[in-house]
Amino acid sequence: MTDTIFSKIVRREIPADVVYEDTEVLGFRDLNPQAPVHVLFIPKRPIATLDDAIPDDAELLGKLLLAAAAYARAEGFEKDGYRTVINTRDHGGQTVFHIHVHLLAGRQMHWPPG
Ligand code: IU
Repeated sequence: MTDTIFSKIVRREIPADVVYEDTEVLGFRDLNPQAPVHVLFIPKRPIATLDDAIPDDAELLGKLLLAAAAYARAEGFEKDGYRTVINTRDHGGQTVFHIHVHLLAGRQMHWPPG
């Protein structure tokens, strides 16, 4: 897949407000937050979209979700709850083609999403 701005963030070629990091996952604040807390969790090894994930990616995808949950717990967001979102391609509203989990917290979310 082609390099995206998120791979540049992983390589520290462009700055980001990193709030979570482990060997395989990076979490950083969204530049255009849609909630008081809006963090993106990405695998350091890029996968373009959820549709591009293959069975060998299962562990990495699980780690992405667990990283988001660990961060939410560490920040105390689990009490009131939070939302995790993966947008996929056009109709999903995906704009950056390096898979990412949005973690949104700090306000009441609504359903259905727009
Ligand atoms: P999406 O699910 O692909 O639409 O989400 C991409 C997000 O990446 C979106 O919320 C942007 O605000 C965010 N973002 C960012 O935080 N920093 C960037 O340099 C770019 C996009 I480009």
